[in-house]
Amino acid sequence: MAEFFPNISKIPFEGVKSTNPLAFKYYDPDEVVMGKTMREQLKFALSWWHTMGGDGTDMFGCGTADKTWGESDPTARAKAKVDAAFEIMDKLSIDYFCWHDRDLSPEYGSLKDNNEKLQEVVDYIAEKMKADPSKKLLWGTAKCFDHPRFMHGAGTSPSADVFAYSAAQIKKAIECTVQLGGTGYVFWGGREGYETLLNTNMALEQDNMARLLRMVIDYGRSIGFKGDFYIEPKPKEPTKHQYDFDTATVIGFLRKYGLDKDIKMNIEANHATLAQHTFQHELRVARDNGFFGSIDANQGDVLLGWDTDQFPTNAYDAALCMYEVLKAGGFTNGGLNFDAKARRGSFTPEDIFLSYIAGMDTFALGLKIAAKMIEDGRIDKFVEDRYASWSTGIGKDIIDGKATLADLEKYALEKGEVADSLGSGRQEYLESVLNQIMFNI
Ligand code: XUL
Ligand code: CO
Repeated sequence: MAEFFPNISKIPFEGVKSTNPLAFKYYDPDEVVMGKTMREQLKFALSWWHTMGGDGTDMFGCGTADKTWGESDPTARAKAKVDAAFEIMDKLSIDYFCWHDRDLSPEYGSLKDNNEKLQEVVDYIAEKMKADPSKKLLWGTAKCFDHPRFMHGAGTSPSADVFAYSAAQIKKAIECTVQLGGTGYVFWGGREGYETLLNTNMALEQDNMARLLRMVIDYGRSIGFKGDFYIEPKPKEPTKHQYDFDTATVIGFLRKYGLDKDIKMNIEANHATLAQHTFQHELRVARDNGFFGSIDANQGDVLLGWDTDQFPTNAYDAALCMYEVLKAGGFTNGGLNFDAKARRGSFTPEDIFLSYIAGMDTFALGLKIAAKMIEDGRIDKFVEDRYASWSTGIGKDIIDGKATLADLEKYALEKGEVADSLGSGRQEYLESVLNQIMFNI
């Protein structure tokens, strides 16, 4: 089989002193951090759409990177993509991958043709996974937002025929996920939202979305899918308003429709910031409510208001992310999928490796910092002490349900003005502690 990157060998771990661009400085797959190897803690995944298909096309210009993989025939190209993806994963020590059905195999016309051609590629991947069981499917999903038929949405389309088509497409995607032993299945509501309420029956659209989710979950379980279903929140883009706005909104939706025991979250950093939240906020909401599942690792640009899907290089954000992951008990079925693309100007084959190395090293650094935050204990202890008034006296009575409104009135009248249990929030101090932990140089 042809080698796609003959000039690049397996990326070694060389440590922080290394200046070799094609080496990891922080990501040592075998290093143990908080009881598990980095490989197990971080569970990095390659995103098929950006890495194997994204050629840098944007609204203002055509692609800059060659992602044809030397083939012009669509089926031959789809298989070459598989070979190239496995080579990239191998050379970067990445164990997982994620796909949309149409990233694996494009649209051919009829659903029947699409399914047959997709099956051919999935069988091909299955063979490669048999030969190399270290490569695993983190999650699969269906691209129900690209083709013109999805212009008004898929599960929330005003057309019942589009709903049926989407259901059929998703049925095949979950079957492929099961065939490849996937531990997750993602729903990102690509065009599940609206442009104007003047033409939208929002209540019906959301009811229908819930109907579709229920069908997929029941079908998936019936064919032996044991992994997690995830919703990936995003507030806008491509539609003006996406129904899966953020984690809190999705949790409300899932609870309303009785789907909250069936679905967790796939949190994407750039989607969090589009919703005017921090990445850590979204992870915290998921963790606190028992919905933490998986992560799409990337970052936006503070000066741009859209989903730039950049490779994550912000170690501060990665540290706070990994702090939430460790506090959630680590990944089970989920992992860190690089839903990220090299910039349009970073168009060479080497840039694929350099951008993954940047992202993986950032998260390795984030993991190490997060572990140090927990081991150091000052931040956790501060938070614990800040809420000390809830573990004794009146606070404990409130939590235990023993205090009535009248009891609290009596207490407040007797106590007088509150002063002694009000301490400083010490934000600046805590931020400096984090800096000290991060830059212990
Ligand atoms: C789009 C996005 C998707 C999902 C999978 O913003 O993040 O690629 O991750 O459909
Ligand atoms: Co994503």
